Amino acid sequence: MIYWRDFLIPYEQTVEELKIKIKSLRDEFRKRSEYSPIEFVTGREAVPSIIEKARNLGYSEDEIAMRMEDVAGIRIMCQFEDDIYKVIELIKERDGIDLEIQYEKNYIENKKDSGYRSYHMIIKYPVITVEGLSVVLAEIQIRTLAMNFWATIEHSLNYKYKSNIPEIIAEKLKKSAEAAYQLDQEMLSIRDEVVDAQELFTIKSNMVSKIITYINMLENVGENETAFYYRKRFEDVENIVDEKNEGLKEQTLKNIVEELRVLVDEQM
Ligand code: 0O2
Ligand code: 0O2
Repeated sequence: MIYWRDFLIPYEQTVEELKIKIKSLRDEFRKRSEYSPIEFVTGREAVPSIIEKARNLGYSEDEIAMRMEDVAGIRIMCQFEDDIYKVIELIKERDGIDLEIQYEKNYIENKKDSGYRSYHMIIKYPVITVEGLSVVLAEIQIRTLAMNFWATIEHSLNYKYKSNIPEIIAEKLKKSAEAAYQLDQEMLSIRDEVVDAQELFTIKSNMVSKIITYINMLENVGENETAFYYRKRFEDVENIVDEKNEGLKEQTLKNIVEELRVLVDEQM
């Protein structure tokens, strides 16, 4: 008899910790105003399927822990196929530090018969609970948004048809998997354009958030007139809508950030 609630605790914690670690990498890229190869991260809700698989195979707790790699899992979604390999490198840099890579499955180069594409990394992850240290197996799935779109839909159909998808639907799914793959290839050809645009957007949004923070800091120390002056200047810049003046707008925002940084430093 397996006490699932207790058994799953280290796995659930592993998912939470891995999600935080990967999201932190993404947030760090954004704070540095750099393009992030990580778009978003989700935890996999595989509990019902794990319980069913373990029951079908008649596994004991020890056997599940040793043989089932996907009790704990996260998914990392990337915008472009190239990003997947950057994420793999980021994970490999952690190998032997806070996780241990066991093996990898490249379902991008070797797509599954269903049409499924993703990159899987099976890791060992040390997790500390009130019971002490456990080392658990976890699966990290890395895929593009297009691969995720396809896998999500195929997964629902698989669930509906209990893995016996009618041939006609299976064929359509295979075709749409190829269409998703072509979409990824097309997107790769405009990757640099998209990355530039997103970096510009991140730089601007970081400047805006710095300006707001600095103005609030000045207000908190009673420098209301100065704060008002910069609030007004910031509003005037934001009201520039002419595309030809984008360069001027960016430079003015940079100047405001720099001036405010000096003023705030003087106050602290
Ligand atoms: P942020 O910082 O905006 O990414 P959770 O416990 O909520 O972190 P869970 O339950 O495993 O994770 O997955 P959930 O809630 O479905 O999604 C996790 C994060 O991925 C959420 O953001 C979602 O907004 C984001 N997300 C889900 N689907 C998409 C999508 O199709 N596109 C994009 N861009 N993001 C998506 P966070 O972590 O709350 O905040
Ligand atoms: P869920 O609900 O997403 O967790 P096995 O784990 O033994 O069934 P295998 O081939 O040893 O299969 O492991 P693999 O290939 O690493 O697959 C495990 C997970 O990858 C699956 O978990 C899915 O999340 C995903 N996956 C693999 N193949 C497909 C596919 O054809 N379509 C979709 N949509 N996802 C796939 P679960 O537990 O099956 O599902």
